[in-house]
Amino acid sequence: MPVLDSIKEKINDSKSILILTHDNPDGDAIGSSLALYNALKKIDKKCVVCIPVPDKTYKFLPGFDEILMGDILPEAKDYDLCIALDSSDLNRLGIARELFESIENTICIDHHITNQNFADFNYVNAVASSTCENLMIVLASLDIAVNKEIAECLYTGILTDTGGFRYNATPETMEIVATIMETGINIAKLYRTIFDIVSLNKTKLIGRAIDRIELLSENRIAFTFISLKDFEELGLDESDSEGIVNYGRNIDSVEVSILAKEREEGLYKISLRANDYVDVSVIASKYAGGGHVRAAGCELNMTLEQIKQTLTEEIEKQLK
Ligand SMILES: [Mn+2]
Repeated sequence: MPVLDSIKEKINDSKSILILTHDNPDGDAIGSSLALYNALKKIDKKCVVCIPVPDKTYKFLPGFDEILMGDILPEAKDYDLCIALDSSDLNRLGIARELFESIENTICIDHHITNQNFADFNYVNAVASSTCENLMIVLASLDIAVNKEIAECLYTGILTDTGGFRYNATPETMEIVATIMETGINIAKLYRTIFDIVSLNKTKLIGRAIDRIELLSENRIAFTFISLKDFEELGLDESDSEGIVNYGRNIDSVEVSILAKEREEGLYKISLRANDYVDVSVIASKYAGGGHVRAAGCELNMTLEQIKQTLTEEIEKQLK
């Protein structure tokens, strides 16, 4: 039986469904979880979304307030089906891994090429921009029409995983987006809420990081840092530094941008971003980190001077 038919059968047969997604959930993780939640509610299924620490950026999404948050997980015996979204392997589920494994029936909907097919039924199309794009196909096979609530969640996932339709968006992505838009959602407002709105203190943090940018290796490397003191003084934490590394990357002469964020004294989380040709994932993996070719990260137990020197040397091996 085709996997979409098996998924449809499992969902229709189950009474109580638990929805899980990955640790440090992004817009696609939260968007797909809430899209599925709103869709299953529409067909009168009992379902719960469990995300221990959901990113508050997405608190405007329909259903966000009903997410089960915190370290106390629900009990496996209360569910006959668990659906994992946007997760390539069991470890990505974090503290909910055991819970997933304890539920009798499991489904995974994802778009990562590295997906391990860890559920009973896996719908994984790695050509899709996002899990939300794949979820749209699943919802169509379930004959669930997309309403405004579902559309806002799906649009959020596609918008964020494509970086505002810059990466991985295919003609199929845009066709799905067209269907989503037909519900009449306010895309300008969604875009502004997700990408533009920041607090005053985050604006000040951005300012501090920009102010410290140093250009190295004939202006092809941008280096900056954020200290623990910055986070403390502004009442912010590391999650508020999201996206700041891009200010260095956007400077006209720069190929690689480095942002060092102090985690504890002498320990820094490093974000690396490249523009055109440097493979930063190679550099990050050398220091037990990882990521993608143009976006990667690692941790370094060094002083800022040592970090600058070490990473500059590594990057220079690849500079043309
Ligand atoms: Mn995703």
